[in-house]
Formats: sequence, C-alpha cells, structure tokens
Amino acid sequence: MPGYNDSDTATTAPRLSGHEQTLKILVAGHFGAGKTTFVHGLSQIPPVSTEETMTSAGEGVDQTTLPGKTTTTVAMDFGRLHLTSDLVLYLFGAPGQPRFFPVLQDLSVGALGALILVDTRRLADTYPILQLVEDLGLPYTVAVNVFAEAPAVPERRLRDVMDLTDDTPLVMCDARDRTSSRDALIALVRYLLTLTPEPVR
Ligand SMILES: Nc1nc2c(ncn2[C@@H]2O[C@H](COP(=O)(O)OP(=O)(O)O)[C@@H](O)[C@H]2O)c(=O)[nH]1
Ligand SMILES: [Mg+2]
Repeated sequence: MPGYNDSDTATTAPRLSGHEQTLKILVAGHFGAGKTTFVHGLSQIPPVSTEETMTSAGEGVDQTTLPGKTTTTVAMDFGRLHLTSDLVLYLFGAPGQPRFFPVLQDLSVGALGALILVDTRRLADTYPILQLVEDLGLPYTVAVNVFAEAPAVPERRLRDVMDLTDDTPLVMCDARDRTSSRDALIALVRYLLTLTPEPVR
C-alpha cells in the first residue's frame, strides 16, 4: 500500500492535517477473539475502552473461563490509526456476545467494512457474527488471531466451515503484534478498494 511504512511502530498519533481520507472500520469477533487487544495495540491515540471486570453474574451467559481474561468489553473499543500518511482509520471494536448484537449493529452505521477476528477453537461462535455482518451488508475480511494453543487449521477448511466466498480475504494475524495487526487491516482496505461502488441512478 503506497505510503505504508512497514517499519513504523510509532504509537503516538501523527497530527491530523484535515486532508486525510478517513474510514470507519468495525472490528468484530466472538468473545475472547482478541478485539480489544487488537484495537488497543494499534491505536495511536489513547484508546477508548469500556472494559468491565467479569463477575459471577456472567456465568452461564458469557464464557468466563478464558485463561488470563478477567474483563470484557461492554460497549466498544475505539482507536485511531494512520494507515498511511493520508489515510486514517477509525477502529470501532464491538462486543462479541450475542446479547450485545444491537450494539454491534449501532456501531456499524457508517462503517465501510469489518475485520472479523477469529480464534479457530471457537468457530461456532463466529457464525452468528458473520451472519450479522453479512445481513448488515458490510464487506469484511476474516483475520484468524493465531493463538499458540490453537490447532493449525488449513485455509481451505477454514473457508469451508465459515462458508467464505473465494473473494473474501482470509488472513492470519497476531493481535498482540502491531505490524501483523496492521497487515490484517491493509488486507481489508485493499479488499474494500476492489469493490466498485453501486452506480448512481
Ligand atoms: N496467546 C494469545 N493470547 C491473546 C492473543 N490476543 C489476545 N490474547 C489474550 O486473549 C484474551 C482475550 O483478548 P481480548 O482482546 O480481551 O478479546 P476480546 O474479547 O475479543 O476483546 C486476553 O487475555 C488477551 O491477552 C493472541 O494473539 N495470543
Ligand atoms: Mg473486548
């Protein structure tokens, strides 16, 4: 992508000149897929977060036994990233639990596309999110957040089980790694650029 600096690891926000193109991107995915990690790791401004400590009230409602996970996003994550000097992404991370789908729906307004994060151990939890994003008419890219403990699944199988069309990008990433996360967003933005807008009638 022109202007993309692969070695850029800066976490401070370049100033906005007002001439940049801005894109709103939804970051979706099931509970524990790594959305908060992803948005917080990439944001060049202090990210907005709505993390709350999980309590016993969530037992039987949320999957509360992910190792190391003690909080959950109750409304959204928000971050901003200069993908190139003239392209700024506004990242909106939506909570992944089905009971928060109305929040995802609201956050999708004005978004140009979605990055759907997936942990291959929880593909079943991804289907309703894929369905919802499709129903909202949002083009998307699937990013498998590779957890060391998760078994490797061949791409063909992943495409089959998620019923992805051949043109839907499927990439691997590590949500904890800035470069890897940026590459996933670049795959999404490249895909969005290939989609021709509806002709104006
Ligand atoms: N091993 C590993 N752990 C991760 C990765 N991404 C996130 N985590 C951890 O997995 C948990 C869930 O991540 P979180 O970002 O809260 O998921 P969210 O529910 O989708 O927002 C956290 O404890 C993270 O530290 C990853 O790529 N590898
Ligand atoms: Mg979260």
